[in-house]
Amino acid sequence: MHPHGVFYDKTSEGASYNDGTDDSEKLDGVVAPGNTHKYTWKVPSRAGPGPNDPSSITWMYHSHVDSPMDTNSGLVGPMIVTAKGMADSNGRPLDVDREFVSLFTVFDENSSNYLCDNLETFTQETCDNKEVLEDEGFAESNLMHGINGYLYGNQPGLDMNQGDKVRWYLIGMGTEVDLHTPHWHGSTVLWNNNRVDVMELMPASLKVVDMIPDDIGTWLYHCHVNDHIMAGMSSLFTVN
Ligand SMILES: [Cu+2]
Repeated sequence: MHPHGVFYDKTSEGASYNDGTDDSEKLDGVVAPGNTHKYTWKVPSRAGPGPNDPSSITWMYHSHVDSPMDTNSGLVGPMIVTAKGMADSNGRPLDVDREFVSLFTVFDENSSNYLCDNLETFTQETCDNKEVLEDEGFAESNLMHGINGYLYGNQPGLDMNQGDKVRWYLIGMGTEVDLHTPHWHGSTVLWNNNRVDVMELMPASLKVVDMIPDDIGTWLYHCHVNDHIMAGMSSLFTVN
C-alpha cells in the first residue's frame, strides 16, 4: 500500500523497486496473502492544505506491486487531511457540511487481477479460451467508464441540502484515455477561488472544490468527454 503526500520512511513507502534497500527485510512493497505489515505515515504540515487550499485536501493510496493491474482491480482509495485546528474529533473539516469523494477512471478489467475469476463466475468461459481474451468486443466491454466504479447514473448517496457547504474531493486515475472533465448540472463550484462548473482531471490528479448548492432537484454529474458520456461516466446528485 503506497500513500501519496504523507511522510514515510523506507519501511512504509509500500513500493518495491531497486532503491538499494533490502526488500526481504522491510517487506513493505509486497505483502503476501496471510502476512501483515504495519505502515507508519506521518502528517506534517507539508502533507496538509497549502496556502491556496481549503481546510481539507485529499491524497490517495494504492497498491504498488503492479500499479496498473492493482489499481484496475480496485486497490485504490482516498485519504483526507484537514488543517490543524480546522477538524472535529473525527478529522472532518468544521467548515463543511458534506464531503464526497469521486474517483474518475476507466477501470480496465482486462488488466484486473480478477479477470479470470470474473470470467468463470459470470460466463461459461475461462481464461483458457484465448479467442475470448483476444476478442475486441470482449475487451471493449471490460472498459468500465465510472465514477467510483458506478456507471449510467447508478451511484447512490450523493444527497445534500440547499445551502449546505459541500466539499467534493476529485481523484483521477488510469492511463492516456483518462482525461476527465467532471461537470455538475444545476450548481457551480469554487476551485482555488475560481468559479467553474467543470474541472480537469488527469491520472493521479487530486483536486478539491467547494459547492453551495442553491438549486433544488436531481442533477446530472458527469464526465464531459464525449466518448466517456456515451460509455456511461455519469452520476446523479440530489439537492433537497
Ligand atoms: Cu472522462
